[in-house]
Amino acid sequence: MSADYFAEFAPVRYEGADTVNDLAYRWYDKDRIVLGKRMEDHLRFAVCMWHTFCWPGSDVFGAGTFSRPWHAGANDASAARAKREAALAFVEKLDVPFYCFHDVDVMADAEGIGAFRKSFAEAVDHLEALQHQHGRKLLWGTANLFSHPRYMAGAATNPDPEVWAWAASQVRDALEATHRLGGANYVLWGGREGYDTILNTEVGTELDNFGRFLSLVVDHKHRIGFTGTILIEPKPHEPTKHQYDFDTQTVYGFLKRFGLEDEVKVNIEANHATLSGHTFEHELAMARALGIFGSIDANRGDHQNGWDTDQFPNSVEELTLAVLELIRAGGFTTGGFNFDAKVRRQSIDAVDLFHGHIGGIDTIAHALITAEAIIGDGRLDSFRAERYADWQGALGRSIHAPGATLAQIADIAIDRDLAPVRKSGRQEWCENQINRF
Ligand code: XUL
Ligand code: CO
Repeated sequence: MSADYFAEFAPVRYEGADTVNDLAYRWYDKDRIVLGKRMEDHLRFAVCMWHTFCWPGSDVFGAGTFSRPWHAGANDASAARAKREAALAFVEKLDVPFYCFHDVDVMADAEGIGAFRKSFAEAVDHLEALQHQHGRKLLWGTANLFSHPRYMAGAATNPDPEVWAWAASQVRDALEATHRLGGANYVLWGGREGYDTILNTEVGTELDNFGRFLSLVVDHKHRIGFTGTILIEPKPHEPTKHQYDFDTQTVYGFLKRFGLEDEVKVNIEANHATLSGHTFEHELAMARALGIFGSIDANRGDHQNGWDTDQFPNSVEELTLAVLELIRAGGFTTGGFNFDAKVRRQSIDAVDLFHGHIGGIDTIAHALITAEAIIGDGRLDSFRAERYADWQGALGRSIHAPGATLAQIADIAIDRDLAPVRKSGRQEWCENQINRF
């Protein structure tokens, strides 16, 4: 099996906006300083294993279309090895620093808990060597607790504690592997942690078991000395009808309930935000406000379809709003932009993987440069600050003074006969500020 699937491609480099080379960056100039930091350090791009190397291009109506060499037969040890080699070689050719994986993405198929653990351990040994060989790092690892039939009714929220315990084994191994590989974060996406019908579901029991799981994952992180961030990835539905990690605010309530709000942050995915009826920038702003912003899964949905299409981002305008929120949140610490995005099923060639990633990377880099200009101009931020400035004044301070009561503040309004003057929110002006750049 060819280990050199991308042999014909030269490394992708920055050539500037006027280049005619489709396989070059027009905006992503990794060493360019933007807002005091190198672009590469701002954006911390990662390639995901699952869509880019594991998914064969199948959909619910049809078989895989991609014919990658490692998809020719069973996902055995040699196929899994070829897939890992191709993946790390691709990340190096794109010249981005990171990749991400689920346990099952990187290993040969194995049934039975002993065989499963052995197969994953072999994969991790190989990944450690490949990371070194290609000079790439792990943004995050995770365990797939949703594809195997055992997880049809959830993992940590399964009615059967034996399934919960199986999931514990996978997460222990994936967390320890992430630690060993120097991963910056560990992600938990509750793929089937939810339900399809309330008729057969005790939501109270399921939430208790889910909280117990997360608490023990955090405990294990500390036991093994992993200093990366644990991230929950919210999504409202798909595959289950109701998912417990609906959106950022819901996750925050869950973390509070189990006392984990200082331990766990969120990994916000653009297409999950839109599925939950929010915008991408809403979810980012909410995570910042609640102090749980962690990382981003970059992609986009389709404005007409109501499902998770996981397309590569391609709108500088939409991404500018997201990057503005990222900068307001202080930028990434352990997080990054992971492309949880897939080329379309008809994009069957190796070159299509380059087009998808290069387009996404350039879109986000361009958005960063646009956000820098908006921040440099400063008028939008000044207007926002001015709208809330009275909270620094006497009345604002009295409202927050320790011991103040509702009745006292109400009496201030009555005694002073307050008649607030309405001020324009200037939405159209704000929108015009964005479009100017
Ligand atoms: C599914 C999804 C996952 C997570 C990792 O919608 O986003 O790929 O990112 O499990
Ligand atoms: Co995701």
